[in-house]
Amino acid sequence: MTDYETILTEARGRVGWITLNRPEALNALNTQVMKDVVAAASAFDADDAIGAIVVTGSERAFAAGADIKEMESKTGGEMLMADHFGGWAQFAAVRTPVIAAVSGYALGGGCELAMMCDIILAADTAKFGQPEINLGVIPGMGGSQRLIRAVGYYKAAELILTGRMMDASEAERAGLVSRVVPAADLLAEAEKMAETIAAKSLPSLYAAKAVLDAAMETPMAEGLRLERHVFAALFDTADQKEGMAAFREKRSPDFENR
Ligand code: CO8
Repeated sequence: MTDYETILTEARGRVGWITLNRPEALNALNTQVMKDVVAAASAFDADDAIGAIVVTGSERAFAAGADIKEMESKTGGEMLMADHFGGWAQFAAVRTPVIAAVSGYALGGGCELAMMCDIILAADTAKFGQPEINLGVIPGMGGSQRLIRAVGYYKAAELILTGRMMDASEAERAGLVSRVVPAADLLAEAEKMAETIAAKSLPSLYAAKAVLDAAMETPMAEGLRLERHVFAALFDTADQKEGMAAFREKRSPDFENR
């Protein structure tokens, strides 16, 4: 596996792991982290032997935001030219399902990175927030748009305007987090969930992710039309025939990812 500067990667079974690894900065997301995460996620995405990706950090921090020290002296023009958002959009666009396994701080860009994933699994120590307002800026990696879709306008507005953090149970009640687990069990639970997903047929996973993504962006009628077409298209895959035959024959399916 390629060596990266700011992350650790590992393929275990059909699961690709990306671990943010800048402990000295609570995994603050600088330009190199973006490059490394995008490259690692793209490589896993291109590999048919991988059916799910987990992104995680350390016990203390998933990521405490974009790297403030790297950004502090930049001009508006330099920020535009750096196109940080464009880079992260490539990560959000991978077709393989991605789970964020969050322990400790997921703040600013860290919370936004978690929201670019498909599922957020949280340790009971997790803390989510968009504190950019305390720095004289606003969320810049999708937070203002994705948080509203996750928790609704009023809760997102309160979090973004006050900059306060919410704990894992509040984030779960708000619908940001799918499940909260004891911190000691986080990685094992993430692995179980990722293995469950990775055992499915890749074409149906890609299709499911595509229609889920569309639901965030399209009006209902258009989304329903897309869903019907994608549903029908899956009947041309071998895995649909295998999945339904296995059901009829009362056995587990043996998917070939085609
Ligand atoms: N950037 C750079 N360094 C950081 C960051 C960060 N976001 N967060 C923590 N660090 C560093 C600290 O400076 C410190 O380094 P040093 O030891 O050299 O002083 C080290 O990590 C440990 O941090 P603390 O000593 O502060 O640890 P505490 O336990 O006292 O506090 C907190 C933990 C509460 C998480 C605190 O570190 C904090 O408030 N961090 C900043 C959180 C924040 O404001 N995040 C939002 C950043 S802005 C953002 O994310 C915008 C996203 C859009 C960007 C678009 C493109 C770039």
